[in-house]
Amino acid sequence: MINVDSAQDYQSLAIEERGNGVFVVSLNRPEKRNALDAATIEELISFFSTAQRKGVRAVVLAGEGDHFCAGLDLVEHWKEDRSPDEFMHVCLRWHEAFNKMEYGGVPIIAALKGAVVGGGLELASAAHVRVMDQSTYFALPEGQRGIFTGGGATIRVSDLIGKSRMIDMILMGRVYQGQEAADLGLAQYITDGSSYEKALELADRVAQNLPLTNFAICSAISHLNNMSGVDAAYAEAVIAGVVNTQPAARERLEAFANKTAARVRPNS
Ligand code: 1HE
Repeated sequence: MINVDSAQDYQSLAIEERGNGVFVVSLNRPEKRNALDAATIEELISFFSTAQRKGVRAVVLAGEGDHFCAGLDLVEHWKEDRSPDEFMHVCLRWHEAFNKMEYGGVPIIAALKGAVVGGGLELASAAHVRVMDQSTYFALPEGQRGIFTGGGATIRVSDLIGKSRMIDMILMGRVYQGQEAADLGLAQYITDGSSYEKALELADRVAQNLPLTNFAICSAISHLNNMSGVDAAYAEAVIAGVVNTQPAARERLEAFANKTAARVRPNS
């Protein structure tokens, strides 16, 4: 049993360990369509701040109920009647959570269904892999609500689909779904079955990679993308120096050399 904070410490999230280092982290306010209130963001920060050090091998990020996430808790925001600096600090906590996810080194596979909207899309964009199903739809309703993105959509959603499509999505309230959404890059996988089952299958697969290799993939690539080309190439060499000489890789390399390791073949 990996010693993450005990599941009872979480109210807005449901945490389930599946035995092979794979954890399912579910937004657990289905009655509010998993809208992100301040408490949920704090729980995401708690979990993802320590996941890598505590040996979590992969995470499936899911939502209870029919919808992945309805974005910012608009009712909380309306009731709190926040000042500009209060809301700036709300957004900084969102960035803390989402940066811990993107740069934390633990592979996160998002299982998307129903609404993935506003801050829900920002959350999904901080995962490393997104799986959608036929119920999944994506939107940025901020334009219609009289607000703006504050959880990184201008950066991460732009990265996924390009700046001009992101601008169109928020200006028009445009909804993407089905194959078109996957083709645009909002998800890497689309399934006719359950996105949750597919995400579990993918998480089980990545949990078999060496943790240091997954750390590099799920932390270094994002950092390298923030650097100039010449600095990124230099840093990539340093990271490869560490990862590609790890003792745990010797066995896998030996298996290849001895012709006992699986070869890369086209899908049948
Ligand atoms: C909510 C929220 C919410 C539902 N904040 N409470 N996000 C949006 O603009 C999306 C707003 N939500 C919706 O469009 C719909 O609720 C859904 C399409 C997601 C689901 O529809 P439906 O018919 O299944 O549910 P519902 O009847 O609309 O809502 C059920 C309950 O969830 C209801 O609460 P109740 O106490 O009256 O039962 C809703 O109030 C509640 N609920 N969505 C609070 N978002 C850092 S900046 C980020 C900016 C954004 O994220 S803007 C995008 C906001």
